[in-house]
Amino acid sequence: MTRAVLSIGANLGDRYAHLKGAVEGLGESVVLVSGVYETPPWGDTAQPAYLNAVLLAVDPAADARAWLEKARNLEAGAGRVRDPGRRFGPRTLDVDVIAVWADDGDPVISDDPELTLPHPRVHERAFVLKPWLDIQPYAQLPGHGWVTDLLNLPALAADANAMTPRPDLTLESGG
Ligand code: PH2
Ligand code: MG
Ligand code: MG
Repeated sequence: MTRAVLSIGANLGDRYAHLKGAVEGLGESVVLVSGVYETPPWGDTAQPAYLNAVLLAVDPAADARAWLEKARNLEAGAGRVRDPGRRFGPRTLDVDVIAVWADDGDPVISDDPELTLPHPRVHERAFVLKPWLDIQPYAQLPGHGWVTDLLNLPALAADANAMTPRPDLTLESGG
């Protein structure tokens, strides 16, 4: 069995419907779902605002690679088209595997360029860390320590401050 923290984001089309589709698509593996936040675009600012949320999911059969496959299938289901020239560009649905833990509780560490674990940029992204902290107040990012400490760093605190909670948009967990 593995546990995975997944980040979901959307900034094209019906953003809320895309996030709901991802949670529904993961079905009973979803254990915890954060609130939804409206977030300014990060990395490539010339694009619409995102809706972001974070999920904790478990699957008795999935290894890290299987989580990546699930993520890609969900993105394809939302009609995502990749623009190879625009790495942080707009998308209907982005599902990122943030970190995976094996049965014994050990984090999966991987430098496979296709699936680097933990996610190589997540420690810079308030739009992932803040919703994650909402569902797991004692979350630790493998290799980077407590998520709450990361969010207290000035740059991340400023980004977190610019996020708007959207309590009007709820995501149900399938479990
Ligand atoms: N995803 C990106 C690039 N920038 N900005 C926000 N606010 N939220 C995202 O999910 C996001 C982003 C590429 O994965
Ligand atoms: Mg992403
Ligand atoms: Mg992605």
